[in-house]
Amino acid sequence: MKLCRFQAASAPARIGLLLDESTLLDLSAAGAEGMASLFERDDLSTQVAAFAKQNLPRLDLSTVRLLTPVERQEIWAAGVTYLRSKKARMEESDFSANAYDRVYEAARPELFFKSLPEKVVSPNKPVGIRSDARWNVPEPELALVMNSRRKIVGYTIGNDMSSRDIEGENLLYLPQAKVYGRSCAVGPYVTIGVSEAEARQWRISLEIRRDGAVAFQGETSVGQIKRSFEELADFLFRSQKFPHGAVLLTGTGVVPPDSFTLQSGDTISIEISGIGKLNNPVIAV
Ligand code: DO4
Ligand code: MG
Repeated sequence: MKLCRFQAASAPARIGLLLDESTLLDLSAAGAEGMASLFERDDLSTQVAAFAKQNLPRLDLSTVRLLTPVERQEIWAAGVTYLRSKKARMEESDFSANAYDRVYEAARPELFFKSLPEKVVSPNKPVGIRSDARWNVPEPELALVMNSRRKIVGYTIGNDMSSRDIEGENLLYLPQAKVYGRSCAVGPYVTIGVSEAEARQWRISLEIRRDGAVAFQGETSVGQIKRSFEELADFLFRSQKFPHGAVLLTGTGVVPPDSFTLQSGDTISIEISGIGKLNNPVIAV
């Protein structure tokens, strides 16, 4: 089951259930308050299945604007969880290579703060490349959606936009390489009722288009992630509370060649089988 937040005309955001490729069921009409409060329910899947049986308004997907499913959740990200990511970071910087090598093997994962909820970019809205960076890439990542009790209730798509030259210059610059205007897009759907074992079968693909042609295409499998989702969630919630829940991007396994950098005007499309597609144009910020 796939849930989303959407807006019809300029009305306030509503919650929807995707019935088929082109139809949304309006769960707000049944009194569903918000995504995060639905995620707090122990009977989430049963409740959503019960909503689906009601005679609620149906909307054509082409008539609504899909929003990020993030409401008040902080966004965090895990790094160096795929061998591909470790290799790329080690090549990008002699200075930091040892740190990346170590963290890939270490018991404690790399986790970093990525975005305040209000800064998250919705589907089809522009993500940003820093104007003081010369090597910028998207990072297509599976994102874990967790409630306030740390339970993984669903999965969505995240784009951890990154400035590789800033990151490579000095590890201490990581927050500047990762956190800036429009650097994080999340959505549109949250797939619920799926186990970690099932999600590990999914594929993640990235396509970047420039001037109407494919400028980069790559893919990986979620099963390539070195750490379990429970392990990542566990470390995130250590000594820290998330009263509104949290979203954790699980790291990238798709890295364009070193000669590639994003340009303003490119479009990024990230697809995760089992969830859907997150599309965003690129602008300079
Ligand atoms: O430390 C660098 C960030 C790694 C990252 O974002 C990733 O592997 O996805
Ligand atoms: Mg990343």
